[in-house]
Amino acid sequence: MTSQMEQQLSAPDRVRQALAAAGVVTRIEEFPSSTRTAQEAAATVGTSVGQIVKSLLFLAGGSPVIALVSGVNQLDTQRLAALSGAGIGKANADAVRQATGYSIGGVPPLGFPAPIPTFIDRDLLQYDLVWAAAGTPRHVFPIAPQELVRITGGTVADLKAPTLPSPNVSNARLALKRRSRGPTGPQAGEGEFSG
Ligand code: 5CA
Repeated sequence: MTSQMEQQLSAPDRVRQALAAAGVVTRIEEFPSSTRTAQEAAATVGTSVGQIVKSLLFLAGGSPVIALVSGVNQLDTQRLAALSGAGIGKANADAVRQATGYSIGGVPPLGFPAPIPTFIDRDLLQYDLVWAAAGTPRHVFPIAPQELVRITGGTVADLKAPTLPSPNVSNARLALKRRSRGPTGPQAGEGEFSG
């Protein structure tokens, strides 16, 4: 009965309900343009790519796990496997829909049919606010990263894949630390913007 009623709610309404049940004070924002990828979401919201939460679903020994990763970082899948205690594989579109109840590009960090073990990129904690998907590729909501940890019951971990050293990296890190909010720096998402 309950699940039938939940089926009738729109995806953003299901997320809204889950946020309210978790006691989060926020608002889901709907945008006319896409927030499907971290780069698009950052451009649409007007925030830095680092502050966009990617919700990445994997199957660990057949069971879903979710990694919440800063938009600027690549997930270290070996680290996630080690944390999960099983070999992992990226979930395909059908598996994402089945485990989370949402389609790729709109997967929120909570509001699933059944709880999913969650791992949270430590880099997200440097910001005052981060933005996560709210059920569709045009809905997102802002949340303090500590709240994200609380409502997901997630484990904070170093999930960032190592990158090759580059002369710009230390400057980029410093800029991000100094400025937890504000416009996207020239280094963020460099070469990844499509429009
Ligand atoms: N709305 C944005 C930011 S809030 C968003 O949902 N970003 S995301 O990163 O969490 O979701 C897109 C991710 O889905 C991609 O980074 C990619 O890892 C994954 N993805 C995209 N296409 C597929 C696919 N065909 N199969 C499995 N995973 C996919």
